[in-house]
Amino acid sequence: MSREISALQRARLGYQPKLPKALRTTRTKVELGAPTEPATDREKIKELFPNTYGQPLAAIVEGEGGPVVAPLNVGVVLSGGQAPGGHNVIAGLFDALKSANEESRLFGFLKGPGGVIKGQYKELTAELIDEYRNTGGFDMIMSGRDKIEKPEHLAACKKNFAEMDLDGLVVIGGDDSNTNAAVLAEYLLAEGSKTVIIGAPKTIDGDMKNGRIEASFGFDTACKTYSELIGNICRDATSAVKYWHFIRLMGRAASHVALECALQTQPNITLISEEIHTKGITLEEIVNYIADVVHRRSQAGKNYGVLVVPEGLPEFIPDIKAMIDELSSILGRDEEYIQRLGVHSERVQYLSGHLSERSARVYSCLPQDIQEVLLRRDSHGNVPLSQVETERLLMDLVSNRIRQMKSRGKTNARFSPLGHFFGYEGRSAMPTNFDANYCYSLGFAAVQLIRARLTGYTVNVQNLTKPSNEWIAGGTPVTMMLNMEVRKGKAVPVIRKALVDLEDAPFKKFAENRERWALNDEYVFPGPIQYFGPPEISDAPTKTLALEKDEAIVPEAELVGRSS
Ligand code: FBP
Repeated sequence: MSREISALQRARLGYQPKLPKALRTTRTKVELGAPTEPATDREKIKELFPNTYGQPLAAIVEGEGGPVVAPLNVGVVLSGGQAPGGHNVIAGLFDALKSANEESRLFGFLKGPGGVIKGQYKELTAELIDEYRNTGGFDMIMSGRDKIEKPEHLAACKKNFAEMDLDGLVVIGGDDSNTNAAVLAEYLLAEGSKTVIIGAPKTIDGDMKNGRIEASFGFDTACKTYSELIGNICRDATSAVKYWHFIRLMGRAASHVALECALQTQPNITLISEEIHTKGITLEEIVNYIADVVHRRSQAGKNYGVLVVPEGLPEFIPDIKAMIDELSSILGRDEEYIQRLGVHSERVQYLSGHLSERSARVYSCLPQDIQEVLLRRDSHGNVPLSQVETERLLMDLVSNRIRQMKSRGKTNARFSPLGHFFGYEGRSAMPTNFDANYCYSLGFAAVQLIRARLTGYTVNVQNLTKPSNEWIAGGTPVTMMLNMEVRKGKAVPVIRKALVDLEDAPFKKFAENRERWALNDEYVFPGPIQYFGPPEISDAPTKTLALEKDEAIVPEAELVGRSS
């Protein structure tokens, strides 16, 4: 029995993603450039990656003399949180492999890196791929957050790859997963394995970007999905005129998602964690600022508003950050013991004795559910921020502050807050044309890197604000992007996370306008993602990307009615 699908689903299955010019031909070759180095910690990284350190940049260009097109066996794995477009990376891999040689085979490892370690996979056939073209989610082969890091994991991978006669593995993941891909590449090279490892930059958080990687895939779709919802809430707020909406957005440590959504929708308040950290703004000051905007708006007769807060905020408020860092070191030492303590109060008591006096005070002031979440770390050592209800914490603290102000006759504001969290809704959305095209191109380009026998690279596609035929594909050695960071109390090599830069155009644009947005209702309503129609609407990149690449953002009104 065939599954019922919507008309839009059917139309999207038939969408043919666009490729950069150099990838549309079989006459493709990989050109190698100058050797590379990381920006910092060179000696340490060289010591840890003796075989893959210093590899050259790679560019995929049109031309004869490219690598042979013998059949290849390639594996693919989806690692970490879902990001729209993952299935298109796989479709791109499949089509590139088959167009060069019908005998090539693609295998999908199941449930993330754990499937690679356990050797659990399935062959991806044309029928299966066709069911998932341009779809959201990672359900074709599922994802997971296991980490390939221990010696026994690396050895198991080598054994599995040899049994599968695997020429290459593509790891679709974020900064941590691409780092682990580099560790695996280094190990396999040292062991004489023929399997090469290529990473693909995935994460809705938008924090895997640098001079070579212009954007991680999924960011575009997730931000557009959240922006539609925020716009709808702004419209509801101005209709009901009685609620303050506190919206927390996913995005882990970095505030790129919050900033992009702010640029798209212009809510009254958007907190940017990186600014709070840089300026050393305390929780009390944040609460006072929000209460002041609530008061000033109420004086203008507006007892409503919309606030956006990035989920990473707690890690950037100086007092809370210092406390989280201390907790991480304690957990690095005593995690098992702490988790074995059955009762919450016992854990608090234990930690109070081990945290500095100041951090113990901060920890004890937090609600119990937040205290518990802060004791968890994922396999990469990250606090599971998506479970910290920061919007509720802020709602409570601002309510108290407004009450205080009222009792002192300082405000008449009516403050009725509602909390929202937009996260998982955006991670598996149907990819925008931008993400569909970008991901398909990443998959296609990854095959060229494998054919060129490159290993320890992240595939990249640049020039993303131009039409896709002008995009440029290549590969970036992972060692070039590494630096040493302390995780769980230990210095380890990781790809440097790109946080919001206060000197960059997206933040400056936001900062120039926020005072007006706070008091006036200058909300913008982006509406739902458009998959068909004028490319200025349906293929447009994020405002972040356009501003970073210094391209003027065409006002929404000017787009309407224009055709390609
Ligand atoms: P990645 O970093 O793996 O891309 O995941 C991104 C993310 O969606 C974060 O924004 C969020 O904090 C986290 O995953 C949630 O993790 P989980 O899926 O384990 O709940």
